[in-house]
Amino acid sequence: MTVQQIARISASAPLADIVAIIERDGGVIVEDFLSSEVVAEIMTAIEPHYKKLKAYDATSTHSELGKKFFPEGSTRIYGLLSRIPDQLTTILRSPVWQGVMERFLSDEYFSYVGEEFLPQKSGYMLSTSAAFRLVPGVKPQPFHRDQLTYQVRFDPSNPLFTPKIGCLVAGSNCTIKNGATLVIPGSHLWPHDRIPQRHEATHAEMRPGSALFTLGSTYHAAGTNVCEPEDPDAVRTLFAVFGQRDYYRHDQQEILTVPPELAQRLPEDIRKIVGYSKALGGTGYVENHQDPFELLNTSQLGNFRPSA
Ligand SMILES: O=C(O)CCC(=O)C(=O)O
Ligand SMILES: [Fe+2]
Repeated sequence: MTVQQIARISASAPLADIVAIIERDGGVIVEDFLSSEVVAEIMTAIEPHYKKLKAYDATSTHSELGKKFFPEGSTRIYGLLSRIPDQLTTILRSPVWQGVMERFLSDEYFSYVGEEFLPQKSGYMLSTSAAFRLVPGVKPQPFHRDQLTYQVRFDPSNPLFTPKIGCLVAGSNCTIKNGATLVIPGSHLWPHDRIPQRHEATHAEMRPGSALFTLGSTYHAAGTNVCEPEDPDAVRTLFAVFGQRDYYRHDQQEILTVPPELAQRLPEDIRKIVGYSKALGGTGYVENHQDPFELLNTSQLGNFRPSA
C-alpha cells in the first residue's frame, strides 16, 4: 500500500491554499515558514536552556497520557515565550501562523439572551510552546491526537472542529533517520474508535525553517532517532507553538486573582479547586507537564520560574 505523503507548500502561497490542504489532509508542511536568520537565532537562543536540562524521565509527571507518551531520552524545554521571547514573538506574529489559527479555531456561535439571538465569537490563543529534541537511541512515541486532553470526539456533522492546532517548526533538519514526525494524512476524519497503524503514516521530513501544521484531530507521533551520535543530523530539534480556542479556559481567571503567594495560604483542597491543579485529562500543566499544585510548594517554586 502506498501511503499518501504530506503536501508541501511555500509560506508565500495564498493562505486559502494552505488552509485547503489542511482541510483535506489534516496537515501540511509550510516551507520557509521562518527565514534562515530567525532559525539560526532560535537555535542559538535555546541552547543554553538545553545545557541546564537533565534527560527527561518519561514516567514522572503525566500518567494521564500513558507511560510511554514522551519518548524516553527525548528532551523538552517548555514555556518558550518566557525563555526565548523574541523568536517566539516572530512566530506568533507570522501571517501563516495567525491565518491558520484564525481559520480553524475562530468561530461564531449564536444564543438567545432574552429574546435577542446574539452572536458569541471565539478566537485563538497560544496553547503551549516547547522545544522537542530527539537524540540517537530515543524511543518511539505512540500515535495520538493532540486534542485528546480536551476529550473531543470526531463529529461527522462538524468534521473540522478541533480545540487545538499543532505547529511544529523545524530548527534542525528533520529526517527519517533522526526521527521526523510521523503523520497519518486524512486521519482527522477518522471515527473515534479507529486504531492508528504505523503503515498508514508518513514522515514529515523538513529543512530548518519549515513548519508542520496539523489539526488536533490528526494522528501523529515523534519518529525514532536511529542516527549514530556522529551523524551530522543526529540531533532533531522542533519548536512546538500550538494554538487553541480561546474559550477553553477558566471563565474567571482565578489564578490571576488568587496568585501563588495568596494561594499558598489557602487549604490544599481549596487551592486545587481554584485551579492550582491539572485537569484529570492533563490540561493545565506547568513546565514539563507538572501539576501546578507543586508550584505552591515553596521548595519547588524556583524550579518553575523560567529564569531559574
Ligand atoms: O516530537 C515530535 O515529532 C512530535 C511530538 C508530539 O506530537 C507531542 O509531543 O505531542
Ligand atoms: Fe502530538
